[in-house]
Amino acid sequence: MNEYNPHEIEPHIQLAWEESGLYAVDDASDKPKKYVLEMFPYPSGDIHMGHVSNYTYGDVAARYARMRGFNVLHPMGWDAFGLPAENAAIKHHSHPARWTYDNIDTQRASFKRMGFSYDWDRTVVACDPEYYRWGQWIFLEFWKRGLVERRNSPVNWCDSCGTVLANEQVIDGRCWRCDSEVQKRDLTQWYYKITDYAEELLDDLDQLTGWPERVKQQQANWIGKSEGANVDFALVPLEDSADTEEAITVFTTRADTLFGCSFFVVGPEYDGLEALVAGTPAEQEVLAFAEEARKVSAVERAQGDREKHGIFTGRFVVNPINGEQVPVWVADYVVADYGTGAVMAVPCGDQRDFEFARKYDLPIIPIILSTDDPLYASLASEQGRVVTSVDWPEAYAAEGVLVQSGPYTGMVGGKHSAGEAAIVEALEAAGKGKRTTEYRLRDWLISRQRYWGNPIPAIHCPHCGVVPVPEEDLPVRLPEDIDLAAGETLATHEGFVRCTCPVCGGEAKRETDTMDTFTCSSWYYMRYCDPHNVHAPFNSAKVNAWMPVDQYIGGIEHAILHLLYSRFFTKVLRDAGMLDFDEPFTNLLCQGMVLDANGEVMSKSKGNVVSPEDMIARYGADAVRAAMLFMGPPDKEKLWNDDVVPSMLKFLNRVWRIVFDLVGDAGEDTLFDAEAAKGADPHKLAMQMKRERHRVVGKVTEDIERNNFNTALAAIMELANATGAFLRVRPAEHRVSCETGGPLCRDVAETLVKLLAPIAPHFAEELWQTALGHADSSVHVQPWPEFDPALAAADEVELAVQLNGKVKAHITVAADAAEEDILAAARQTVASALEGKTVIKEIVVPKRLVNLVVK
Ligand code: ANZ
Ligand code: ZN
Repeated sequence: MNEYNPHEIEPHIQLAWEESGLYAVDDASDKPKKYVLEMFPYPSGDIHMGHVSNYTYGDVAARYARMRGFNVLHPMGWDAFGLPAENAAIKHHSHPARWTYDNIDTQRASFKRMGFSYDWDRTVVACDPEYYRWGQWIFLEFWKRGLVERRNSPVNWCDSCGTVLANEQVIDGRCWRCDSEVQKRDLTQWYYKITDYAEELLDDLDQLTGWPERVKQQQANWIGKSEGANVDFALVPLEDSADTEEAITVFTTRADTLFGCSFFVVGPEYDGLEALVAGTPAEQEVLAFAEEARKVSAVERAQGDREKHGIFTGRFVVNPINGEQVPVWVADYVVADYGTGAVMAVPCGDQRDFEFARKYDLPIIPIILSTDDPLYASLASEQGRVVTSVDWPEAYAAEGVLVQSGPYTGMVGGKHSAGEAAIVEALEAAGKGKRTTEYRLRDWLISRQRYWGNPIPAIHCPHCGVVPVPEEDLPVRLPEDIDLAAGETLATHEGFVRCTCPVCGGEAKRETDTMDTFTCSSWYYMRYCDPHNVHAPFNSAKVNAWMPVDQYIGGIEHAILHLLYSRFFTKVLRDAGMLDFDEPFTNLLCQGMVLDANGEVMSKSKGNVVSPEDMIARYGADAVRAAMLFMGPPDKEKLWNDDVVPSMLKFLNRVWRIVFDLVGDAGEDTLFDAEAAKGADPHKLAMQMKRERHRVVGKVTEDIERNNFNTALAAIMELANATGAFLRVRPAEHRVSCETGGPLCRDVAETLVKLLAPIAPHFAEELWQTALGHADSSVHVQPWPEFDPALAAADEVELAVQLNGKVKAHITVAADAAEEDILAAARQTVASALEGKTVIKEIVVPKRLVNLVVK
């Protein structure tokens, strides 16, 4: 027996895999397909523990699927555009491409060193013109389909990144990348109209039964569907003015509360504000207030507990349900781009309105109550207004019964309530309201004012306007001769900007914005199915054959970024006739973060980063993989513990010896312990080992199917323990002769090696080829071990076999074995002693003994 030495075997096995093309995927295979994918990394340089966990999970799933007989697509690439490359290039006076490709080389080497089973021939690199060309092509396709728009509106601007951001990239008012505060700016930008797909993106979440609930919930909240109505409030004309037809519209989900509207609020951005207050006594004061209020961010406005400020405009509107005039205020808790930017304030039912009413002493009219409220009895039959204000601690936001609400009194009120339906119907009939649905989702702002991205293929012509770059001119290449350190940008790069208009042939200017890098990651998984296509982004038949991705693995931080955008792309390309499925990712695993031993995020600044490379150098890749898997369930946070890696190395070492002992030549019983063997019952231990072999295969199979890699590994350890216990006392004759010898030992050895193959692939390969003697084959294409649930479940028992009351032998039988089987086994074990005798009586004492009375 040779010694287990990961440093020796891992590199040579990796080389052998590469040379034999073991993980190359054959599109033409007739096996069923399985597409296992991990989110492609940003080429940040050295790999970190987050990479190790993500890609190890994926690799286990891919290797397992191969052994289950699937044709497995398991590719890898790089999300290679983006700011860090550009910033590094500026700092080091080099080119972002250089930084990017250097880092890719580093990471590729590390991934190979981890033994990940990728088909490297399918690598997609987002900054490769052969890839981004098709991102531009897709942009043009979106444009043709009316899904591209260029418009001026307030946008999120990150000063430190020097670019705009999509709403999804603003997290609590801060830039997702650099965490600095985001400002609002009015700019003309390019948008993908994701809102056209809001409804379907929401509805189809129901199809995603293989996704974590929390991710679906986050997407649903982000899309934020609200069913309600637009209600028109007529503006009361100023005495000396003639305008009578004007109205201000509000969006409300609670039309049922109209009788409780005691004031009206417009946001500081409200378009008609200047006209509204023109000529009123407080005109200047109101406009000054609005200017201040505009500075309050959308996030702050949405915060319930923040102090609200407002000012009365001097104007009134008419409540369409009862003709009452209510005052119009401007306040800083109304969000600019939601609904109509105006709200009907119902302090009794809405907490924000309630707080505002309290502060400015506005009436709180109770119109919805719970029936056990003391007020209810007195108001239950009132149609007109009896109580005009109450001294409640907070608004009543729940469902309740309407009171003081004219003909609607007594109806149920609340979101989607009968009262709401009745009032909206009445408003519609009167031409004063309309059912409508609002979404919180906004169009995706895709243009970025940076160099290292995919150029937007558009041209600005003074005569023809903004026109698409013709398909045959793609890709619009990023110019290589750019000096970013000197402050040069695409916009200042003459050679890039100057072009001719493809429509009129006149002088024109090229668009200098690049696309959000999230456009690159929205379809890379399709490109993997057909990575070398030079005629199209991909061949539809190939993508339809491989997609959807069966198992997708990545970080939860992409719940509403990448994962929403990818769903959107899939639906658009489906509508373009390029795909025949609705959703890109069938099963999603969001891995939990790997934290340091104290539960803190690993970061360079904290100096608590554990380097995977160091760990590999000390213990080998297989031990690192096993340790990562063993540290906890994939979807939970894991506290990295350095000690787990050497203990995994120890475990692998032990299995190494077990396997060699099980099948090795006599004299290699390295685990045999003569002392322990005295008086031991090897047969019993062999039977236990056999049962464990079946039980554990069942358990590991089930666990891997459910991505419970940690418990799968724990179960393998149990099988190793049972096997070790047997080998410790195994007498020489058990090697080959009896049932518990050769065949069982070999079966257990092969089983152990196969079960460990997805987890410790080099280790398993070496054992497979050397200890088990399959020199010319790979364990990674062997069938996954079968198991017999009956053998696994059966609790075996040992029975004494007596002849005329004297113990002659022992038999081990299944606990639930039938009596005749037990007797047959007993007779067979003592067959020689029975020769020439007659059995006159047979007694079976369950779980204890068999007594054969003979004469
Ligand atoms: C009257 C009312 C009474 C409301 C009540 C709520 C409770 P969701 O459900 O999130 O869609 N609203 C409408 N536009 C707004 C804006 N631009 N800024 C701030 N608030 C706005 O929220 C819909 C509710 O949010 C609407 O229904 C409106 O207040 C408010 F007891 O109308 B409600
Ligand atoms: Zn032109």
